[in-house]
Amino acid sequence: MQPLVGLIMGSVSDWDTLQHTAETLEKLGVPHEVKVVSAHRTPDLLFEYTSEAETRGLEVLIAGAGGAAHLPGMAAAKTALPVLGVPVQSKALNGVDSLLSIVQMPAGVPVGTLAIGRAGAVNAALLAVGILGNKHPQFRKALHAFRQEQTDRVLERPDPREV
Ligand code: RP5
Repeated sequence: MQPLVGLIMGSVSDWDTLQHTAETLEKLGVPHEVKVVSAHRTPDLLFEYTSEAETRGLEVLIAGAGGAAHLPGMAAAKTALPVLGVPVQSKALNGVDSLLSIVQMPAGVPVGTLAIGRAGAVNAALLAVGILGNKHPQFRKALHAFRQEQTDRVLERPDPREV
């Protein structure tokens, strides 16, 4: 099946965080592609990738970046696909810079912004699966199963000393 989610990030150094997005998409059986596309270092590639994303059949973009994290916002400026932004935890400012760069979009160009780091990376994947589930029932089913498993894991071991 051709990729439905485009997972892009500003640098190979973002992979430590964004690998959790890819893992989660894999776990739920969602076809996706992964690519380094930098808003600052490869702006032309960013324009090309995002302007072709919809016609190539992608349905959701997930963009992760750190520091002056312009990638998700610029991606959203170039496509009408839903764009989910993952703030990568930066060394200098712990990811607060990334979060604020991604979340404070002007009205009219939204980026669905997730939490800083691994939690945001996992949740971006789950949110993408939720969006895809509106059109593809197999992904809605996979999401229900994931949630049920998560619930069962907590209920099966209520005593933290036994985990
Ligand atoms: C951003 O700058 C990237 O998203 C990355 O989080 C950060 C640092 O990039 P590198 O210097 O590690 O390539 O564009």
